[in-house]
Amino acid sequence: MPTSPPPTPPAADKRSAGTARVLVTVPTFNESENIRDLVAEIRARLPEADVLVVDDHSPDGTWRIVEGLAAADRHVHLLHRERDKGRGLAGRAGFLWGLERGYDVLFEMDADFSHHPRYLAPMLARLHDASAPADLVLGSRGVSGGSDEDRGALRQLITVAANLYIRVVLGISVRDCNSGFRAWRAGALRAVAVERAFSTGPSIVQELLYKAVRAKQRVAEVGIEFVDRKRGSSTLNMRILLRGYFTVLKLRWMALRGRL
Ligand SMILES: Nc1nc2c(ncn2[C@@H]2O[C@H](COP(=O)(O)OP(=O)(O)OP(=O)(O)O)[C@@H](O)[C@H]2O)c(=O)[nH]1
Ligand SMILES: [Mg+2]
Repeated sequence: MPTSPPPTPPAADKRSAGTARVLVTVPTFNESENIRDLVAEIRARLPEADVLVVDDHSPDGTWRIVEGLAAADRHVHLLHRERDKGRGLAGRAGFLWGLERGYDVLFEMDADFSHHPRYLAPMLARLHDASAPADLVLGSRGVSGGSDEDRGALRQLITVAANLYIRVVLGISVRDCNSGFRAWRAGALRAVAVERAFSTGPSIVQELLYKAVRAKQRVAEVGIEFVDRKRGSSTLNMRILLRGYFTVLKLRWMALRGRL
């Protein structure tokens, strides 16, 4: 587990949208049906950005596909993790990879097209909006322009209830606390000490958001139309969901005890 913070490159975070070095990180597990199209779409929508796929040795060979894409395009990179599988650990590893290489802005997004690459440019612009700059921008279902109508009523209800629960327990006003589509300034990832994130699974999304709010990072939300995955299968299950709810309580408890 990495413990030392990544180095701070000089003048990082001061660059504008036009000059910032941007990395789009994508954690993957068994996304062979999506990854080729997703990487192509990211490259088309944000040609100046690099893409890092963080794959946990997917049995379906997602990493092999990305190896091929990386060999053909210097903007595409693969972080092939063969130990400690987990959405949270993969997310953290991707951020650290980018911080170590001096990127100014680091995106995270899912590989299943629930987070469409067409929102990358507006999210980047929002991060650098001169009238109200942000440190962290969320692709959000809960603000104007955002929606979650493609999924079944039960999934929508779970999302609404989870947001309510998180907002109340953690005392934050963010509308879409569960969105894993985010643009971070490098400085915001350092402010939350991302190398010390403890969530091994998807609750890293709530953990880092809470830590960002507590570290007084400016959080903004850009509306996205969230669509259900059409190819491949979800890794979400009841155990992961319940574990996420528990982690939220743990975060609050740690904060109250001054241990966060
Ligand atoms: N590297 C890595 N990526 C993972 C792991 N689990 C999930 N992912 C990726 O994390 C992203 C989100 O996972 P999903 O399975 O879509 O979970 P979800 O979006 O919460 O659930 P759905 O709404 O049902 O799609 C996807 O890009 C997955 O491929 C993991 O253990 N390791
Ligand atoms: Mg998904």
